Amino acid sequence: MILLTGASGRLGSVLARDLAAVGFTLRLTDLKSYPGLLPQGAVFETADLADADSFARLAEGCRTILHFGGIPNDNPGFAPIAAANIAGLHTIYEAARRSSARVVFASSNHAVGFHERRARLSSTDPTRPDGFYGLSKVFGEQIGRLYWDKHGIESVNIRIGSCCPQPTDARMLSTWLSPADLARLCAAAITAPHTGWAIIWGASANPASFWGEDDRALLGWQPADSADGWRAALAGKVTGDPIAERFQGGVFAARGYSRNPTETTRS
Ligand code: NAI
Ligand code: 15L
Repeated sequence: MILLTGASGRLGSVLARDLAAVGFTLRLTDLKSYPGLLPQGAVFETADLADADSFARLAEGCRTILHFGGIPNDNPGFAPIAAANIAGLHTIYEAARRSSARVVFASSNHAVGFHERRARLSSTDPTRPDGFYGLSKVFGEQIGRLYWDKHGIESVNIRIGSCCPQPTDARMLSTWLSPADLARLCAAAITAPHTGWAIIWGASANPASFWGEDDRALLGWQPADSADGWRAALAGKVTGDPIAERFQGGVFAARGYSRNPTETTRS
């Protein structure tokens, strides 16, 4: 049995469909009701990540928790992000500890969004969050580190780039992750015999990728898709904002930026 949080969201609902189709038995949960018919063999229960008792019960008997629930951007500001994403991760890891479950966490490229685009990052490079949302993803990766070191709870932390049906701007030639590559990555994260605490760049095989080495060998996963087929169509489709185009996090990094735009940020 696999517990999937955020199951009614954009990525969660697609993952629920794709993982059920390859034979995983799913327990789905979200704050909102599930859109449409439940996938074959799946059950759904509404729950708020603030409700630790519900999540302890939902995780019982689950070998993996796929954690895709929470706020997916900076828009609501610090307090809602702290509640849903930071306190919510404590809820998830306590449930995982009690059930000895592996956590597969939907982290984000915004954990490293203030790295400049010219750097090709390894997963061992320092984090540089580009907002409170990115900071909540750094917290998620590091609570995984703590629960592995202290309690032996494994986690696969996927720094998802831009997961959508197809790339739609020039930045996504670097950051795009196809939904099919995401589903195969999650399946590999569930079935890998041993992961410890792992960080994976959640991007398809994009030649223009900002990202390089990571822990994917532990999973035996390689992306099959690529954004390159859209290169000619999207190469000029930029924001026009020099800050957004300079940093990996794009518009997330540019929002509220108040330093001198010509100043060099030290790595
Ligand atoms: P989404 O907003 O469509 O899905 C998130 C789901 O979490 C929603 O259905 C929402 O109802 C649920 N949720 C929010 N607060 C909750 C709470 N307190 N208790 C229980 N459920 C709650 O977002 P999307 O795009 O599907 O993203 C899923 C995850 O993947 C998020 O954690 C996001 O940060 C991460 N991610 C997504 C990327 C993308 O390209 N879509 C890129 C990087 C990371
Ligand atoms: C994210 O973390 C967001 O959840 C998603 O909506 C996109 O903005 C994505 O990053 C991105 O950077 O393209």
